Order: sequence, then C-alpha cells, then structure tokens
Amino acid sequence: PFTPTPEDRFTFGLWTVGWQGRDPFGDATREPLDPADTVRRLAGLGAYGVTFHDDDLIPFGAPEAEREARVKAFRAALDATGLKVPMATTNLFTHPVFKDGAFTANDRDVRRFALRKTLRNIDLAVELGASVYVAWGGREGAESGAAKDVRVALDRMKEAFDVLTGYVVEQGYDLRFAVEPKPNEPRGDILLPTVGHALAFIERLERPDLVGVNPEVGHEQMAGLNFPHSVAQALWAGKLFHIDLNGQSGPRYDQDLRFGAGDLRQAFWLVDLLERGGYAGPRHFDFKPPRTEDPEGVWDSAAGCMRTYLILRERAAAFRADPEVREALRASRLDELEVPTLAPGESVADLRAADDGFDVEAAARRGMAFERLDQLAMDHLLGAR
Ligand code: 3MF
Ligand code: MG
Ligand code: MG
Ligand code: MG
Repeated sequence: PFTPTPEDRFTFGLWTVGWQGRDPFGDATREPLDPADTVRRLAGLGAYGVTFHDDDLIPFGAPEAEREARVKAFRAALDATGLKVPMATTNLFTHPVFKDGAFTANDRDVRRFALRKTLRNIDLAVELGASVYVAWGGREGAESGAAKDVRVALDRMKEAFDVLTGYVVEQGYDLRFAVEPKPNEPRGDILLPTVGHALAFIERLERPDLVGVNPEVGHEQMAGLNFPHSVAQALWAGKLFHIDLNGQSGPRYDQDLRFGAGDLRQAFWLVDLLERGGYAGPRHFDFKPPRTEDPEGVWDSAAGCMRTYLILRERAAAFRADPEVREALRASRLDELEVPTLAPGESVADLRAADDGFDVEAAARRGMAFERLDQLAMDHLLGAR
C-alpha cells in the first residue's frame, strides 16, 4: 500500500542521489552517477520526475559538443521512462568564482556572468518541460559586517529577479521562479534567510506574481522555526510554488536527512498540511543519502523518502477521518476560528457598542483541550489507533 506511483508526484534532484559524500572533513565515498542511469533508477522506484542544476547535467565549462551529447542522453532516458522535469535550477555556488556570491557578488563581472549562466539554463529548463525555476542563493551573504552592504545587495538581488522574470515574459515562457531561503551554510549568513524574508522581498519585485518560494524542511529548522507554519504562510500568500522535503535534527549544520528522519512530528503535520492545503506541485526530495551508504544504500534512502511520505499521508488522513478527532477539534473550537471576528456588515462602532454578556473570568477559565487533541494525533502517528 505504500508503493509510490507517478500519480504521487515524487521528484528527486540529480544532486541528491548523486551526492558522492564529500563533506568539509572527508573525501567522496561513492562514485559519480550517470544522469541517464539515475533517471532509469528513479523511474523504477515509482518517482514522477527528476530535477537538476545546470552543472549536474553538463560539467561547468564543457565544450558545446559535449553539452549536446549529455543533454541528448538525458532526454533519451526521460523519453524512454516517461519521467518529467518539473523544475530546474542553477549552480551558482560550487565554482570558486562565486565565492562572494552570484547575483549579489560585490564584483560586477561575476554578477553579469551569473545572470548569463542562469539565462542559458532557463532555456534548457523550458526545453525539457520545466514550469518552475528554483533560485537558492547559497553564496549570497557574508562572514563579516563591512563585507556586504545588505541594503545595496538586496537592490542587486531584486535587479536579478527583475531581469530574469522580464526575460521569461519576453520569451513567452510558462515558467515561474521559486526563491529557496536558507539562514547560513555555506556563507556565515545568507541573504533571504527564511521563508518570511523571501515573501517580503518578493513583494518588492517588478513581477511579484512570477516569483514564489521553495521552502526546505531543514533550512527553516536550522533557523529554529516551525516548518509547517512557514509552509502554511507561503500557502496563505499563494506563494508555495515548490518544496524541498528532507529531515533535520534541530538547529545545526544542514543535514539533508531522508524525509521523516529528524523531526517526525513536524513531518506529520507537514504532510497533513500539503495534502489538505491545496498544494498540487511535485513532492520534491532534496536530501543526501549519508556518506556511510554504498550505491544500493542510496536507493534504499530514496525509496525511504517516498515510503515515509505515503505512510504519513495515510496516517494524516486517518487522523482527519476519525470521529473522535472531529469531536476533539470542535472541543478545541477550531470551527470557531473559521468564523470572522466581526459579523457581516458590522462596523467598529457596532462592535464597541455590543454587549454580548461576555464573562471574561469564565472565558479565562475555559480549557482549550489541545492536549487531548494532540494525543489523538500522536496515537495516529504511532499507529496506535
Ligand atoms: C542547499 C540546497 C540546494 C538547493 C538547490 C536548488 C544543492 O542547501 O538546498 O541544493 O535546493 O540548489 O534547488
Ligand atoms: Mg538542506
Ligand atoms: Mg539544502
Ligand atoms: Mg534545497
């Protein structure tokens, strides 16, 4: 029952299963994967699609003929398996030229190069059928105070998105952008560190309707935030264009664990939210199979991401369908939260004049019954109901 199919819309980045296990303290523990093999393997596991950074597919600086051959082999594997490419992105962080950022590098030549690199990959993304283009500004930030004038850097960041959205409109592409926030790592501090920062930034762009967010579980949790709350606000704003699912154990380095590892309760509420909250996009895993895994362990890890999602989907649905839960939700007055605070047509003067016979002391004594409600959720999550 927990076997994924393409209808579940699970997608994986080439760089996730393809991660070789290089970290700041150790060398690679695995061989590189061939993108076409990855496509076949993911299709065999029941995934819907695959995503990529330009450099995952075409090595940085590869000559034109090599570029064409690699894209051709990738496309052939997509055609043969039916796997989709719903999203693509740019690597603006690996090459040393981006050490001080890309769209907000102090060095203007670097900013111009970053835009050209992105524009080129947008063309390829659209050719391969992508409808979302993610922008993670991993190197946009600083380690020290005077190194970056943040207000000016945000002007340059806005300029970059205005240029990119202008290009997409001019080309008639059906492509929207999703900003991926992260508080730190690899920079000491990264610009647009949380979903909230990104949402505020987007409203100041020339074409805000073309730009949303791509929240990642671990990134918000690195900032100590409640991920389902961040996603809920993005949904509320109509800005959840894409999502990166993984696991993280609290505020520490970016762990990119298998989905459901780390904070399982937040994972449960996240799946509950996504399945009920009107998000129709791909369920995209941005995780790293730990460097302890051999090539088979990589695919176990990928399969585990999907299996856990499907289990949580089933558990969340059972929670919502349970009559005792429905009763407990009423006891906690969730239905009352849905009623607007003012009556239709009621003015502020009406409100001020109204005397509902409200007994402040009695209301203060009323319990909210949240503990019973949460234990019901826990029972469902643990399979005890
Ligand atoms: C880093 C990330 C990135 C982004 C990717 C855009 C390498 O912490 O999460 O993965 O997700 O660059 O999709
Ligand atoms: Mg991460
Ligand atoms: Mg990440
Ligand atoms: Mg990510």
